Parts: sequence; structure tokens; C-alpha cells
Amino acid sequence: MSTRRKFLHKLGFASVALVAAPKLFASLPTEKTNLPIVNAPPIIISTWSHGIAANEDGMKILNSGGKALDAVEKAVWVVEADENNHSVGLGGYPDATGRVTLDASIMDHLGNAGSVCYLEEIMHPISVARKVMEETPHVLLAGSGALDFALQKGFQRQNLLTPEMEIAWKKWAETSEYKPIVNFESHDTIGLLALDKNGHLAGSCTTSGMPFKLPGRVGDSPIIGAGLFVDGEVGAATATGMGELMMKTLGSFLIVELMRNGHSAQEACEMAVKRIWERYKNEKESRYFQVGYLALGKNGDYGAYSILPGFQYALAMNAENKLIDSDWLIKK
Ligand code: SD4
Repeated sequence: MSTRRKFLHKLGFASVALVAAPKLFASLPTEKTNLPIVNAPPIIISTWSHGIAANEDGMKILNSGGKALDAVEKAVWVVEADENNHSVGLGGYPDATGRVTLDASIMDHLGNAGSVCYLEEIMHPISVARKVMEETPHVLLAGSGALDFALQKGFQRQNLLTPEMEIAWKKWAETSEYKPIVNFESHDTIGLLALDKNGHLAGSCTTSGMPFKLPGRVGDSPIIGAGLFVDGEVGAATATGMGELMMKTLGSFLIVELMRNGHSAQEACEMAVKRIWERYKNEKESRYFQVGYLALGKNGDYGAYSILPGFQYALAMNAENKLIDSDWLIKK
């Protein structure tokens, strides 16, 4: 190629870059900051019926002018500490070997993130995740390293396997049939999103994962972008259900990106659910696949959608806190 042609060639690229620039800038987060308010903060949205109690605690913080980050951490404590909830913290189902292992993540409006996975013997993994976010240069600590870190930070070690869950595990162990299928009626991970009076978003997600999972299995909840994603300029999303499906599609990240590109929170949840279904519907056990997504925009727009019926979420705003049945995809 002649020098002149090389020059023109380069110039060609330069002009393409200039033409493309407005498009690139159009997708920058700042474009979303002036969206009209749909619902005024404070708002909290969370998964399942236990979300009602969690929202209530979180709203006490937000109504008194507290931060979304504090609300999303403290709100889920009530569920982590509830031994009657069998998918989160104390009283969670153990893995196939009888060990209760926990996954949790937290994000703030600045894009800071912290998470823990395969953590044992700590009742509030969400608070360990927050410490990872605020007091280490890392995002995710796993297993014994996460436990050592928690103990160093003053968390107390405690047995999380309740007598009831021990009996359930022993009964299961008689046949030890392992199916990585989550029945949609037995989900109860908590994912919770909050928008505070300053317009700041935050999110949290905490779980003991799938009952009798293979030892070492980690789900979507501690994976940033899968079980939780927050972009303070756009919106936040969280997930419950069969974690492998969210992990393979990075569903929470996808929802926030769809919102960034102009979709409502509801549309974004629906598109992320459809993405899963279109790709995995032909798998053998797909009739059992359940995923529920929640989304909350910086402007107070919210959405929820699941693959199968049965997903419920708790919405607190305008001095109300109510349980709502989500819409779903497979209607037949
Ligand atoms: C997981 N997503 O570990 C979690 C399970 C769940 O309600 O949401 N259960 O795959």
C-alpha cells in the first residue's frame, strides 16, 4: 500500500471513529441520569414473601434518611437469621455432605462490589461481603479464606445446620439422588434492591444455594452480573432460581444494560428471562427451570418476571409494603 493510500486508509478509520463516536457516547451511563421519575424514593424491592420483613427493616433506614447500602445489608439480616427459611443463612439446606455453605454479594451505587462464596459457619455472609468490598482490594473471597477473613473481622463462628435440616439431609442421604433442579415452590433466596432519598441505588443477594448441591458448588448469588448487578446511573437487578441459568447468561448485568439502552425495568426482566428460555428450553429438564428476576431503575421504575408461575416479590414504596405475584413466561 502506498504511503498516501496508507494515510487515506488511516483517515478512513479516523472518520469512521468520529462518525461512530456519538453512538458510543449515547450508551454512556450519564445519558440516563435525567430520566423522568417514575416512582419517588425511597423504594425497596425484594424476592419472595420473606421480602416483606426484610423491606420493613430496610425502610426504617431509608425513611430516616439512611443510605441504600446500609438498607440492603441490614434488611437481609432478618432472613439470614431466620432458621425457618431454608435457603438463606441459619437453617439453610446443607450440601450433599451435610455442610451448610453460603453465597452472598453486595453492590453500591458507585459500582463497588463485594461477595463471598462457599462460606461456612457465619450467620451473616452479606456483612462479610460488605467487608470484602470496603476493606480489601478484592471482590470475591471463597471457602476457608472467606471464613478466616470473617473471623479476623470479628464475626462469630456458629453451627448453621439446624436439627430440622439435619433430619432433612439424613433423609435425603438415604437415596442421595442428586438432581440440579430447583422446584419453583422451594426457592427462597433473598435478592433485594433499594433506592434511597438521595437517588442512590444498592443491592444485596444472599443464599445457601440449592439443597443438597454437590460439594464445592457455587451459584449465581455471589457472581457479580449473574445474581446481582447495580449501576448507580441506570438501575439494579437481582435474581433467584436455578443459578446456573443466570450464570450462563449474566442475567442481572444483561437487565441493567437493557435498561441503559432505553428499556423499562419490566421489559428488561422479560427479555432476560426470554434469553434463558430461548437458549435452554430444549434441555432435558427444562420444564423445571425456574428463574425470577427483579429490577429497579434509578428513576424508581421497577419490574419482575419469571419463567414459571409462583414467583412473588415484596415492594415497599409510598408508605406501603406488599407482596405481589410476578408475571411469568410459560403460560400453558
Ligand atoms: C442458587 N439462585 O444458588 C440460588 C438459589 C435460589 O431460591 O435462588 N434459591 O442457584
